[in-house]
Amino acid sequence: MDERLKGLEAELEAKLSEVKDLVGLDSLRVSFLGKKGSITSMLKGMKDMAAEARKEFGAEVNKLKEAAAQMIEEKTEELKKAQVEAEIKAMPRFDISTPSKCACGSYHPITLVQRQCETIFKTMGFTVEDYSEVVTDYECFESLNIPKHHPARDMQDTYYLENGQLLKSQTSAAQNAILRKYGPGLVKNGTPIRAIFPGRCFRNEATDACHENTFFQMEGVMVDKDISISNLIYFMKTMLSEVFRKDIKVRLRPGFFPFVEPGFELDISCLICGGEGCPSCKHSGWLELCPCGMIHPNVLREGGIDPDEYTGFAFGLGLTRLAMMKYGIKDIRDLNSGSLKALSQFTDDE
Ligand code: FA5
Repeated sequence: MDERLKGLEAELEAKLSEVKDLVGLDSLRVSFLGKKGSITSMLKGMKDMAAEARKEFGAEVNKLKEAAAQMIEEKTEELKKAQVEAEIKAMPRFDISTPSKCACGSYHPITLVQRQCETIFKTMGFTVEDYSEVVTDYECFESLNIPKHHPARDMQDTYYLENGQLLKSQTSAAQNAILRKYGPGLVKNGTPIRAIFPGRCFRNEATDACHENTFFQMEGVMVDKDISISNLIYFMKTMLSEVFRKDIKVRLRPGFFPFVEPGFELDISCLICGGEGCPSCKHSGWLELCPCGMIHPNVLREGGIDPDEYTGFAFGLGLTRLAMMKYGIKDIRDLNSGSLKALSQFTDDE
């Protein structure tokens, strides 16, 4: 290699070993490889050389250029790494085992009643199922004996997606899937279907003290041979007495839902006003809490279960309203308010 080039290479190596930061390194790059840099200038002085010598020298300069660029690149990586390590070193240290000084979080009142209901039904042999919030028209309506244009759909206007799916307006939307999931076990081994499925529901409707557009329900189904209304009433009574642990007034009256026959409305005497009438119960003294009934033969058939052999009940508990009644919350909208002051005062009484 030409002596001048050898000298430049040695000079670059020496300066690279001294450079301490990326700014200094960039100045170094400019001074060697920039337009007026010492290596670039070598190329400029070649025009007066003989053709053969110029070719040889040009090749050597280009080789040095590449080697210099490579050395600078390696130094850049080295300095960047050192910079990150220095930043990590400078970060404040903390001990994750130190006890927290912040206030602890708490469960939402709806979560509390949901968990309580789950425990009650689990002890009675029910499984707890999870289900999607986005469902098809078939799941939410058609499989439940509610064909297109049925007037019962007017009671449950919801939010539709562009692809035709919808946000479920009722947890009953999972009934068909549950019947299909556990039906084969019932038929083959005689294992009754006993399942609850809590979930968030959505309805496009005006809100007031006892109506929200987003609320929670907990569906329950039981299917076996010889299931009757007596079984349904037993489970409803057990659930309510466990949740409230005190005498509460309920009433059962006929109710129409296309997926049950017969169908009932189970109302609870308003615990906010003691049945006198207030905004929480729309001044009626009663709050619709848990409609229920015997599963319609068409629904069983659609779920792959022979209605001549098996019967079952279903209920749709209004979990949000149950939380209102249990904790004396006057306005349902407080439950979705996100106000920690309001919501953190409730505790599990298990
Ligand atoms: C239903 O949703 C039926 N799927 C229930 C059912 C299941 C009947 C199985 C028979 C067999 P309904 O629309 O009435 O029914 O709602 C059930 C309960 O959910 C109501 O009693 C109430 O407690 C609660 N609920 C309904 N709409 C709202 C709302 N907008 N805000 C808060 N809670 C509501």
